[in-house]
Amino acid sequence: MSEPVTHSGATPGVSIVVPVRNEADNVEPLIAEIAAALDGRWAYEIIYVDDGSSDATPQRLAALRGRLPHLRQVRHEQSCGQSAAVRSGVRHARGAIVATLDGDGQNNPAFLPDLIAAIEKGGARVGLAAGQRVGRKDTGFKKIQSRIANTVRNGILRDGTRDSGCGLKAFRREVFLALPYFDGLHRFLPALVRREGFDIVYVDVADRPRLSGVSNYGFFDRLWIGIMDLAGVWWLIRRKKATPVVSEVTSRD
Ligand SMILES: Nc1nc2c(ncn2[C@@H]2O[C@H](COP(=O)(O)OP(=O)(O)O)[C@@H](O)[C@H]2O)c(=O)[nH]1
Ligand SMILES: [Mg+2]
Repeated sequence: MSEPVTHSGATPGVSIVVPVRNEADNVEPLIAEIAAALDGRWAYEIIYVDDGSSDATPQRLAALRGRLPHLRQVRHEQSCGQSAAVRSGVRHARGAIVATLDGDGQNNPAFLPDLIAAIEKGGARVGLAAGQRVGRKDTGFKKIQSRIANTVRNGILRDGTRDSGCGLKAFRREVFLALPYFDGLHRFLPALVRREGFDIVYVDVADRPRLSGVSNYGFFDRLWIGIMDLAGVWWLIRRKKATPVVSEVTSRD
């Protein structure tokens, strides 16, 4: 793995946030791929958020930190879920632009540059660059679940998004932190970012199979929680008025 351009002293422009729970064997290969995608292009840091893993994930991260000064490790004492992990990572991020990806290897870091560049080019208007998976590498059953969930979600929320559950995303840190928080939020970012009045840029990304380990979610997690979250996001959108354009008035006339 080559050394990064930035070191802990310089403030990175970009933070890569990776939520993980029990992904020990996937840590090192994924970090090598992130470095290969970003080295020489951006001053960046990588923040792994270990959500109460019970395997060797924390030890693997600690060992790598010795060699990679741009790698940071944030730990939840107990597992609080993927959304909470992403949020903790974004809160710790020093970059104004944050990009996220899953820690199991299903998201190829080679797509990070396109997502980051889309946010840089988009300026204030664009709130989110969202990966859209093509050629899903999940089981047939999970692909069907995902297709139904995406169709129902898009039908109800009208967020114009084909695939809102892809872990590959980039956004401005301040935009993400202004969103209403709930467990499950990471699957609804397009709708929530549109709700704030921002545009979304889509980037097609090739999906991959998990490098190793097992999925953290079962069928019922996705179904019941998905229905509840959909109702919640629908309500949030219904209860939104215009986004205020705020400025402080300092002149006396
Ligand atoms: N922090 C945290 N990460 C999680 C949790 N569940 C899943 N993840 C991570 O989120 C990513 C996607 O989860 P995964 O289990 O692969 O879900 P799937 O691809 O939808 O089957 C992986 O990097 C997981 O390690 C969790 O409860 N907490
Ligand atoms: Mg996965």
